[in-house]
Amino acid sequence: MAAETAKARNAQAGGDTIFGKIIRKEIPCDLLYEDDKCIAFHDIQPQAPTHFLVVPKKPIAQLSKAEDSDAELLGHLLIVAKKCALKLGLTNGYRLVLNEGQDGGQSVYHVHLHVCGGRQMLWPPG
Ligand code: DGP
Repeated sequence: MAAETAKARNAQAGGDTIFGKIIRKEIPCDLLYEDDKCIAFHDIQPQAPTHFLVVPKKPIAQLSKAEDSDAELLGHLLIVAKKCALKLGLTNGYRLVLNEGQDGGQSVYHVHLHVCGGRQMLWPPG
């Protein structure tokens, strides 16, 4: 079994996560952007030449647990993603990914957007 699949199978939904610790500055990150609603930082295990995460400060565990009232916040993540992508020079395109639950390969239960670029992305994903 691939390491990422194993991580997703073993991940537990609920409670504090590594992203909560990053948001509270209890552990460091390679910060790209921060405002009152979200934070963006480089992924520690990059899957592309550029790979960063956009994470809401509100600890929504996963997309399926989001509420209608989170719509504006979730839209904000997309706008921050495109601004950070531009700042990093991803003018030729990039891929946004949101892994949901076990089958989606989610390993950190604090909803987040992956933004990957700097190479040609393939379809379908694995
Ligand atoms: P997902 O599998 O969609 O839940 O993605 C979680 C991502 O989080 C994964 O690509 C690796 C990244 N990650 C995990 N721990 C850390 C950390 O401590 N720092 C950073 N920067 N990224 C992390």
